[in-house]
Amino acid sequence: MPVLVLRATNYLRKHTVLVLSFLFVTSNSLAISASQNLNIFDPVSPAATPIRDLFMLVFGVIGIIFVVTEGALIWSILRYRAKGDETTEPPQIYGSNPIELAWTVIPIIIVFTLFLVTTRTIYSLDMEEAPEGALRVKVTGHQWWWEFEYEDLGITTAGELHVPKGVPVFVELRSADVIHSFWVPRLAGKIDCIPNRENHLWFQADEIGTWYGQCAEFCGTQHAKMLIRVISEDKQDFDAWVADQQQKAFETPTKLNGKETFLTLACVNCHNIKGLSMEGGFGPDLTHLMSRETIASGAAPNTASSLRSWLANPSNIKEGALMPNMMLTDTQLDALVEYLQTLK
Ligand code: HEC
Ligand SMILES: [Cu+2]
Repeated sequence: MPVLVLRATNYLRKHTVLVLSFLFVTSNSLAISASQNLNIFDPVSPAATPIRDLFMLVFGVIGIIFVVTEGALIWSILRYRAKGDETTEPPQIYGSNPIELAWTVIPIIIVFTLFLVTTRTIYSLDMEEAPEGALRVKVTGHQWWWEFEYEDLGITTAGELHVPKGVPVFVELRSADVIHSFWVPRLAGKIDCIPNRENHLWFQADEIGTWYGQCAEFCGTQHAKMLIRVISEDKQDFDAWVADQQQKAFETPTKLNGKETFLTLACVNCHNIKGLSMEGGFGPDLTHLMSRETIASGAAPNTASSLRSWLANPSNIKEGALMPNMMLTDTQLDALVEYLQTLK
């Protein structure tokens, strides 16, 4: 044993740089994944903790069952296999009331207990009405993007949901077309968005950060490019964001060319811009487009080049997206991208 320890310390000493860089890389990737991960074992919301706890309980129980049954199996194989040149069969035993009773009653008790605990967890998390002081948000799943509407605040946005830290958020889930499912693993369980029905969910982000989520119900070919970002921030930052979102679209007199282009094309039939045109609603609200980190519900970063690529042909970024390729000329593209970038 001491020889092994000696060898290990020698190895570490020789490869200090290697070991240190390994530690550095892992700690770095841990730091990144700390906010970006989808780990259900690492909840940051009182609506996600009971789900983690329930999972651990179920996992523990089935783990014990696995070890006991597999252990008995392996033990029997080793203990009772044929030895040497044995040719006779062992005595065949049929039926044993005590054993049969045991393996019927014990599983029933286990299943019943897990059923009770699961039901209790479901009911404890179910909330039909928003609690006092909660922030209410209407979430609508579209093929293939998320719409967030804060009716009380007069805000509509897409893809990225801003919430204040430490405040309960009551979410009303709906769908504009097919069944989607809203799932941000570190904040809450997953609940379906069903056409012509309203479902509810709540969460409370107890830390500042960006919590990632994903549509969890196959809703068409671009289902995988329908990401959710929940951004929880200090009350101050959240209030500033709200005040900004409530403004009408920012007007830059020198960028009127692109605005004209926007108004004369079919864009206005699908997109609202507060203070400019409110005829649309089929696509995301663009009033404060540039306040978002990403476009197309997380499919691309919100940069001039991805905006241009999106407008040139949305299928460049999301194959078969429900925004058509408008066959725009280079001049139109330049003017539009320039104009969209003023929508802060
Ligand atoms: C037929 C309706 C329709 C028309 C017309 C249309 N769009 Fe869209 N647009 C959409 C839909 C739907 C999306 C969301 C697609 C997705 O993410 O899957 C979208 C997304 C966008 C986005 C990304 C927004 C975000 O926050 O993710 C921008 C920018 C945009 N459109 C600009 C335009 C401009 C500029 C025009 C006119 C040249 C236009 N659109 C014409 C339906 C339309
Ligand atoms: Cu979906």
